[in-house]
Amino acid sequence: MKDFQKKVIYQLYPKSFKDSDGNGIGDLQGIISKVPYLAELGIDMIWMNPIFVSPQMDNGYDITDYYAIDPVFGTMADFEELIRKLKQHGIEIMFDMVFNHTSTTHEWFQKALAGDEAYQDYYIIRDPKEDGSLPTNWGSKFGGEAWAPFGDTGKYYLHLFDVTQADLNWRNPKVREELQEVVNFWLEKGIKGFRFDVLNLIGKDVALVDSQGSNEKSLYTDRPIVHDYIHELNQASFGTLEDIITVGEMSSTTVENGILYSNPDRNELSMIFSFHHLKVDYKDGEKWTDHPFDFLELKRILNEWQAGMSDGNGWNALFWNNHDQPRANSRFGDPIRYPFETASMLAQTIHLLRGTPYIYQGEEIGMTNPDYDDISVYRDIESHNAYRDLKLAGLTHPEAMRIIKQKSRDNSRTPMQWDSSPHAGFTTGEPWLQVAANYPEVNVEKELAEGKIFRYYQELIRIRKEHPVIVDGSYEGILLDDPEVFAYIRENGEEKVLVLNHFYAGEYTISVPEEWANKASSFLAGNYGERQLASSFTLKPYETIAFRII
Ligand code: TEU
Repeated sequence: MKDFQKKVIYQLYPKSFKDSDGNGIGDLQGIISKVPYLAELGIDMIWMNPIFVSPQMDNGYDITDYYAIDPVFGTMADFEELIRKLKQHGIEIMFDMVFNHTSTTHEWFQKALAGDEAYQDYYIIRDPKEDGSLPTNWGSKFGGEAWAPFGDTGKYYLHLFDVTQADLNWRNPKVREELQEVVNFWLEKGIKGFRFDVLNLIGKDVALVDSQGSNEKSLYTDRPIVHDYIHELNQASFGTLEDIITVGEMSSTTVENGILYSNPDRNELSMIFSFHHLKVDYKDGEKWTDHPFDFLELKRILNEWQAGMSDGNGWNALFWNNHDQPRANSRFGDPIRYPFETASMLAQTIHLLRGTPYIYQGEEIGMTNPDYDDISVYRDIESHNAYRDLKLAGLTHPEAMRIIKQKSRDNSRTPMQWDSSPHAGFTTGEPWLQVAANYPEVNVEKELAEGKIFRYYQELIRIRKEHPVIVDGSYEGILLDDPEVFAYIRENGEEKVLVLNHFYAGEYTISVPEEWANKASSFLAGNYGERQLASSFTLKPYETIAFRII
């Protein structure tokens, strides 16, 4: 068992966590003031979204300077203070490294634009096709084309994301060295973890070709050379140290590649994020649709990843929420009628799986999607592009808003709800993004005084530390065809744990396979109090139960 496998990571979205100076944007001093809160939860590490100098066109995923903290968040001294304060509570920091692209305001891009050929080779710049059309027919992940004119050269640069996020050319060894240096710089500052943004997109072919039909992503995703680049980065930086945790954000990857990225023998990464389980409410693979989630498909995917990664000795990052996803309780549960039951069931489902759990800020108090009615309240560039495209496709304003409300990335980016004072105690000024209207009912102060969700998270973290089976046990999915319950067994030589998670609001009677039902057992955790294992029993709305089989 590796040390990192025992840890629980808390994702903190700095812009929306806590503002200390009243400018409406969260900052490092704000985070420092909340270190005791993080310590009380019991987490081991915080992953912070990018806080580097950036024009913030994509909330910091468009970096101008990898070596400097954006003044909007504070200073290097603030950052060092944060490291020290967290350390006093045994909490480490994971930084977010955006290495697939830089902002077009980055010095490298600016030099390239000014005609410096050495820097032009830092990016992916191509001539148009002979007929004058774009180098390839690829689309940007944020809508529109993936190519934009490179100054007045007549050439184009690739941007898989926003037009201000230019893709780096990893084929150029100089680029790879620069990025290795960035990692080493932050390692020296005391950073103990790295989350690498869209890391499986870094390997582009020399000859980029048009997509045919639906194969576009495969032309730049998980290309075999990505593994070489990651291995090289590992060996040139964090791989030489024992205690560093790394996680690659992997867009549309496969179990097979997931194993290659995270199997320790390969010296690439500690673990990966994969997203297939969060696309089960897409219609025909399209995100911007209004579609109920497919529970059997969700189970199939979780099961496939758990079993597959386990067989290949890979390691999963376990999560429902992040800054790009709508809130899972709004998406897969009923946070209005069953706020505690939904939140605790979803939490237990993933915390007891095989992998490293991530808690996204606000999840531990049951924060929900904000349900804004007005498109102008949204801040995310992707949501605005999607709204425009939905309207162009002929949807009415209410139809388009129905989809935006469910799918926008701003759903998870709303300010942290600390108390019932104005703007939920997040800021004394005007927040950069409106606080969700339910803050008088859903906030930290209230949750700590009378709620049960935060306590449930503490308990899940405690269970993980006390029962090695949660960390090193094998995974076996059971009741695979059951339409309402996601069930699995974790087992090592010493302990066995059976977990039942009911994803619906009614009561539901299940039959537990004889093999398990007849065994002596003890109650480990559940959101309706103690229960006895039996061959048949009725689960309550959003009930979750874990039994230790003796
Ligand atoms: O996201 C990568 C990514 O492809 C998605 O999660 C994306 O946001 C989603 O598919 C849109 O529907 C990462 C970051 O997490 C995200 O915040 C950045 O915007 C993106 O990379 C570009 O750096």
